[in-house]
Amino acid sequence: MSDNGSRSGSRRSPHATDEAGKVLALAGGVGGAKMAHGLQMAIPDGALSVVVNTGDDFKLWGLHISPDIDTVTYTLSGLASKAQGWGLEGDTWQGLEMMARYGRDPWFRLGDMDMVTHVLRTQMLHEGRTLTEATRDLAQSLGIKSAILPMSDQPVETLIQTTDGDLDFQDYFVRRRHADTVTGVVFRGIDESRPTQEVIEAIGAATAVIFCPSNPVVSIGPLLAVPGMLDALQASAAPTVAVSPIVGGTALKGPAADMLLSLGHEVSPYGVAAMYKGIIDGIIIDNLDERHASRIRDMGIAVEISDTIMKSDADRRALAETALRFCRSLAG
Ligand code: FO1
Repeated sequence: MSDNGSRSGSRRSPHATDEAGKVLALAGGVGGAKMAHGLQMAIPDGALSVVVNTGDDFKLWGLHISPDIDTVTYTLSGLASKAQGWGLEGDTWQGLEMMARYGRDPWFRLGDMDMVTHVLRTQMLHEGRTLTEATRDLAQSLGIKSAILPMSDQPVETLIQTTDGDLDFQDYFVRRRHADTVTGVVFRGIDESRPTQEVIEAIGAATAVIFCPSNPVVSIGPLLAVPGMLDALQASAAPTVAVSPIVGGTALKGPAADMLLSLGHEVSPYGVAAMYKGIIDGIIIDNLDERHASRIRDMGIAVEISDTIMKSDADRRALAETALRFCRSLAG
């Protein structure tokens, strides 16, 4: 249960931001999912669309795994593991133990309940349904009113170039615990990919666009690299605001800070804003990073300074309301 007393966290106070219109969030990973959850709590049911990175998708034991889509789905349904942020709360690991008995390396921890999601997704894809359709089917079964939209229905695979050679994303991220120094990132298949019709329509309908505090290189990066995505975003009149995933010189979760550094970006909200220059109108930075505000404003990007660390559902919702207010101020 979320701490506002509703399972999906969608119950709203009367003064919630009804005037927000249609909100579009770009997300990948745990930080992105938390922010999307905050937005879902802050606006009316059905007003949120979340475009999700699929560059982390991969095949394991014949199953199609979409980690970021599942993290968003489980988080928006209130079912996500509180400790991990990914996977399901209360899941068990007997399937993995059986994999090990069959001599398979259980390096990627698929829980017993989580495994069912991958079985059903894989079945739907084999039946010829698109990833968008499979995602909608699963999300609706869990009672989610927001639209969870894969960035593309064509496969895109993030490849991490390191000083130790090229690695598939989950090999780098999970098996090798993102310990390698990243020298480059390639999105295999990106040239053949395109945004889905659902994504294009959601961008067109949006009155606010939020870049969630996700890794700018491997979570938001693939989304923006899908041919046509940037054009659609830039054609939108909606104010576009990012939330910096870098706080106090580090990333709250994952390898974003090390990755920015090794790829030559400044590890600060300024570095993040510079990566999004020309795409965003404003950025929310943490109170800890106030000193970066004037340099960011000098780039022509508006700055809002706020608490950005999301420890509770109330924090998620408060950050979402800050982002929506910021968008309204930029539109006005
Ligand atoms: N992350 C880990 O660090 N270790 C895991 O074993 C792991 C398993 C896993 C299973 C299902 C799922 O949906 C996500 C899982 N994740 C795991 C998270 C995932 O690797 C990352 O969150 C993303 O790919 C990066 O955004």
